[in-house]
Amino acid sequence: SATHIKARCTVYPGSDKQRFPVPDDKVSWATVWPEYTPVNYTAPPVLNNTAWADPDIGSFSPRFNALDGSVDRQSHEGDYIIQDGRPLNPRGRTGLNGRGLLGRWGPNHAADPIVTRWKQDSAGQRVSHPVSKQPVLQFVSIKRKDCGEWAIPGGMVDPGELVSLTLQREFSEEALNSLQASPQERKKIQERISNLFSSSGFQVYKGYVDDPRNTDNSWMETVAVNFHDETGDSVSELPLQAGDDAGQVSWCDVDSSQPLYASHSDFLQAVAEERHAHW
Ligand code: RP5
Ligand code: MG
Ligand code: MG
Repeated sequence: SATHIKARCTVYPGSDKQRFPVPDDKVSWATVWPEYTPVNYTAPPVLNNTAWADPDIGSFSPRFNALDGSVDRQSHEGDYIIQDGRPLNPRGRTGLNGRGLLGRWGPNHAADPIVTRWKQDSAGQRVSHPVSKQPVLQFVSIKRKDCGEWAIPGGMVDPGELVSLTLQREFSEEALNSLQASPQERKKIQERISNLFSSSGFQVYKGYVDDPRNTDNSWMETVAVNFHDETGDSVSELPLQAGDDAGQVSWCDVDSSQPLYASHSDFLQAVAEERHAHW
């Protein structure tokens, strides 16, 4: 597994906190580094929230590396180390401890729905890339409100929620704006996407996400699943409308040159390879 990069970004998102600089050769916890003095930061909304965030360590000793009631504290990366009562990021140092913007100590589980179709020209013919000569895929991408970066419309798995439901729910909320829809409209959205999402999809990735919000003690993990509209007459027909964390939504070409949030580009590369598409 490659070293994390975005989890070492200089300024912690949504704050003015500067991470303690961690060079590549000091990322691993196995490398002894007595000079390491990370900044401690947990965002006020996390400290003040009891609905989706854990309490602070001290009064709170959750069951790490286990299913803790309905909260899954198991990592896709295997058992993580607990040091002084705090979980350690499985990819190593980030220059910041505490939870930052993340609610859970240890893994924070998300799901990423990658909805794709083949790019077509105005005559309905598949478009191949002039250089690679391979057909071009498009995926439903959202522009995140928090950082302005383009991303997969993913989101957090609610406690006890099945990942298959999270995938469908987050896609509906962020790319179809289901939260603002009337109950009747929501039912229509549900009906129209249920076919595509009822297929098991192709699981592209499961594990650690190199997310800029990660800390030494809290990190994002995801299950990324590709739902492909082969004929272009399923989800492709739906009107996209940005909602919730999304400021914009659009079909975007799957291409290695498109910068994306966190490690989302790695997931799209895997989709392109699986479908023999341009990358
Ligand atoms: C990323 O954060 C995941 O890959 C997922 O796309 C996203 C989930 O967080 P929110 O969109 O709920 O902020 O690490
Ligand atoms: Mg969301
Ligand atoms: Mg989201």
